[in-house]
Amino acid sequence: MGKSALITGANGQDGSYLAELLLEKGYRTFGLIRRSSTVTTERIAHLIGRPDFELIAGDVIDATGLLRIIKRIQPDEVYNLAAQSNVGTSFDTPAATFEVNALGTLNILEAIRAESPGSRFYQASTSELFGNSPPPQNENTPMIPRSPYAVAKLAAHSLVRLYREAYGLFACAGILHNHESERRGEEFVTRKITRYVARLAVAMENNAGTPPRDWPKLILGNLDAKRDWSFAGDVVRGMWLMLQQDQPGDFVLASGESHSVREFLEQAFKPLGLDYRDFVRIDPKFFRPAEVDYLWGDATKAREVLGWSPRVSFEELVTRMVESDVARERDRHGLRCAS
Ligand code: GDR
Repeated sequence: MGKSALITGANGQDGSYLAELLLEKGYRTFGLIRRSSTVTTERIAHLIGRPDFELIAGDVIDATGLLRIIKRIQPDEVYNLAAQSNVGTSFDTPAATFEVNALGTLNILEAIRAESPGSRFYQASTSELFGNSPPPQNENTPMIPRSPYAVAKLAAHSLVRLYREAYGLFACAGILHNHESERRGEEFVTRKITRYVARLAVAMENNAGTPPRDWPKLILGNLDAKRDWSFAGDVVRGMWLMLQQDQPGDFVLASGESHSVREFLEQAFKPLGLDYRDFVRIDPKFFRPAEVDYLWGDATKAREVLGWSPRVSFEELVTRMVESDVARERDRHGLRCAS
């Protein structure tokens, strides 16, 4: 019998890459997603219908529903990727963010403890836990969160350690620095930039190679924030590796390189041969009440214990995202012209 796994938030960026990885490894894979009247399964559309992949409607804030699901499927591994993952939004919806990110994690841990204590558990912790603790950040760096999102994630992170120590659960937390891909949500800064660049690139293809007159600006916030960006497809390998060890533990996953939002812009605009400064306008509405200034991860423990290292570089990541958005934009444009 092969292994089984439950992924909460299976329709998110990370959930979709993880589901692909687990299916490739022969897992019977269950994806928990919230019921919705609109389509939210685009990222996993290619997996739906496989006999080894099952979607379950549920919500991490519904404790009794979780108990029932965990009792029924008795998964070998549970990956908790469900979250309100937008840091900026968490300042506007702190209570809802806390409920999903902290209480949701507690509900899953309780369901495992009660119904399936042999299940191994992975928690999506985050480099946002570090706040402004000086880089490079590793597992021993002080955690001083600077957003409702990160405070909730710190509560969840602490619960993971508690359930490991108090109840002996095999519970791990991956302290992940930023990770991106062509499947990244459009409200995050990287994808916001690559979509803009792609639209501009396709508009130029149809305008003798120059930007159309009065082309709208890209409105952004703080360009000086530094982040350690890696490829989402690389980090899901790390998540899986954490649950294959003899002992549970916490691990930082990061590229080991830090770049500012400004540098991301420069890299994304490079193929157009244009200066991003001519296209970007700063609007304070995108500044956060408290910002995390400088994230740069030290993934030595993951490298040494898990044998994990990222395969896609920063430059490759930006190129990959821009090219994917250009292809989508060409399709969209083609369809528009044909209709
Ligand atoms: P982050 O990602 O907050 O690091 O959290 P995000 O892409 O939202 O912001 C990165 C940095 O860019 C600055 N910024 C903007 N951000 C957004 N979203 N929109 C803008 O217009 C904009 N302009 C500048 C931000 O201020 C910030 O400094 C991500 C999420 O995936 C979390 O869930 C995860 O835990 C961490 O990464 C690791």
